Amino acid sequence: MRIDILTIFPEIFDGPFNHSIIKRAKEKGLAEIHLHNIREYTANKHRRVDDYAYGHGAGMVMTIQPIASLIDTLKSERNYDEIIFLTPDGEVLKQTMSNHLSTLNNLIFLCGHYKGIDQRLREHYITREISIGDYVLTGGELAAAVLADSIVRIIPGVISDETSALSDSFQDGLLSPPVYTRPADYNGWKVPDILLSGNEKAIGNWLIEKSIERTKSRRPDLLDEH
Ligand code: 6GU
Repeated sequence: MRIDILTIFPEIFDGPFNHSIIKRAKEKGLAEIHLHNIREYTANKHRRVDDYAYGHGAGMVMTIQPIASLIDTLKSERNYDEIIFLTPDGEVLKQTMSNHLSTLNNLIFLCGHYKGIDQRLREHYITREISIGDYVLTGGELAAAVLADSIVRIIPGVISDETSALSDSFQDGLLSPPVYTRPADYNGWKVPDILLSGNEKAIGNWLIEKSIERTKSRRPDLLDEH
């Protein structure tokens, strides 16, 4: 999997991709993440990448030329499965979308800023528009980092314990059950007896029961989806 991220703030990504699971995925050669600074592709002599919105005064809009030049360059080098624009008015990200995207080879993520990007880019280049939830962020960068993380971590081989990604919250439409580790008794706070019983079948049933309980109380909307 190769992800090309188009941004005016490439430094934002220094943190999220250089630690833990995503770092390991890159080291194992399972994921490549390439950052591209949109500003390096502008033909404007003042290096501008934005301009006033036509028709109404409020806010700046990212111009077509630098983004189009950058995407054209990338498309001349390989075929892309999806060109994704991260935007609060996109389709809200769900685990099923990450699962699907993790099966693809080449993705472009375009991070927007200001009041957005010229609509013509959305019509002529973008194949998919994704939001990470109903709240507004300063720009698409943190959303792109979230999307990349959710996709890369489930590429086969990235997480060593194969069953681990499948038992995540949301993978089966339920929240995960509570987890405990040693000690079995912390100053009187005890781990539920059943988890110490060694009875695998009873433990399995208990975990499912707790998952359902948690989902019912916290996210009843997930149960409605079934
Ligand atoms: Cl993708 N971008 C911005 N700016 N805000 C968001 C978002 C994206 N998703 C949720 N909020």
